[in-house]
Amino acid sequence: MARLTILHYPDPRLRKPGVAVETVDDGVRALIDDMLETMYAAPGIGLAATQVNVQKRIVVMDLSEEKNQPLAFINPTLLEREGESESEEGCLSVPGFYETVQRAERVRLSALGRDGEPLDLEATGLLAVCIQHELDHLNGKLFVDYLSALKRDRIRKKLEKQARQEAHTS
Ligand code: QAP
Ligand code: CO
Repeated sequence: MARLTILHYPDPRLRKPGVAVETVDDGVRALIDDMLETMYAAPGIGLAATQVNVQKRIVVMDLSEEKNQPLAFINPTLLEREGESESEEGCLSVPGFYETVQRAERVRLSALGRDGEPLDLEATGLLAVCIQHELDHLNGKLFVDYLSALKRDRIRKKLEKQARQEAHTS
């Protein structure tokens, strides 16, 4: 297991779409384990392969209090979305910023699991938000894209400044 580097907005690599996984093999499972380790260490509740500079359609999440219910979705697609709901979102690639985003209230997800088994599940609440947020990453989309240009630019400038300062102090 290894911890991977999480890309920060506005890194252009966050805009690259992921490619579908053809075979769920040990390499894919090793990547999933590294993504989970990286997410738990952050700590976060969801992470997409895009965020660790891997252009594959894989996301991981764990919404449990005890951090003992890892979920992995390979080649996820939304079959249905219904209703509307607003909630506060953050992102490991946009550290320190939280804003309200509108999403579907209920979604139906189809994907492959860690062992390549087909999954079909319905989600509401935080899980539905997390699924939509992470699937966006696989298409190069970030939650800041739903904000006004003014808010997005403010976040971008602050993170650019932080990145410059970190480059100096390392
Ligand atoms: C996506 O987000 C998400 O700014 C996962 O300083 C967000 O794990 C799903 C985090 C909202 C559902 C609702 C963010 C950690 C973690 C930060 C995360 C930070 C440290 C975000
Ligand atoms: Co995110």
